[in-house]
Amino acid sequence: MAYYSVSDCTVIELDKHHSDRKGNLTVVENNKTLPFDVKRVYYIYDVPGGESRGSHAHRSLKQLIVAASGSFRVTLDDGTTKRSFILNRPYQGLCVMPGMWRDLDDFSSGAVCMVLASDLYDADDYIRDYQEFLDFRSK
Ligand code: T46
Repeated sequence: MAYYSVSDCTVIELDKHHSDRKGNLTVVENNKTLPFDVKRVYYIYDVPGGESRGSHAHRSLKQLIVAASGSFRVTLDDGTTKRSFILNRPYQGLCVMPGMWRDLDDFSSGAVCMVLASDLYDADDYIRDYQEFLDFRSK
């Protein structure tokens, strides 16, 4: 079975509308910005210093991860290669393809991690055991 690799996961520059005196606005639209349609949005915030999130993979979910505020690091692992991204711009989003183990850490104070997801929440889509993830990747 063919899987995505970490090199298929890239930072996308989002539309940024600047107004000199009124700040910025960034937009994400289905069928235009992303290689998937958005069915769910969630956000992670108030992460205590030194804490990490993630430590799992998704079987089929695609996601765009945005640092809506502050900064954090996302490390992706396709079972062979790891790649880390520092997200710190609300007009950039990391597109995470299915089958990537992800760890999120190094959250700054006040960081907000906003995630746009291709599907509704499904606990069965998660792989939370690393050995199970490697087995999944080698099928
Ligand atoms: C991911 C990273 C970046 C729900 O009930 N509905 C939801 O849509 C989500 C995302 C979570 N939950 C519940 C499930 C758990 O009881 O919220 C709790 C915390 O979820 P989790 O431990 O999975 O949180 P993270 O931060 O480790 O992972 C989340 C996403 O689950 C995951 O898809 O890629 O953020």
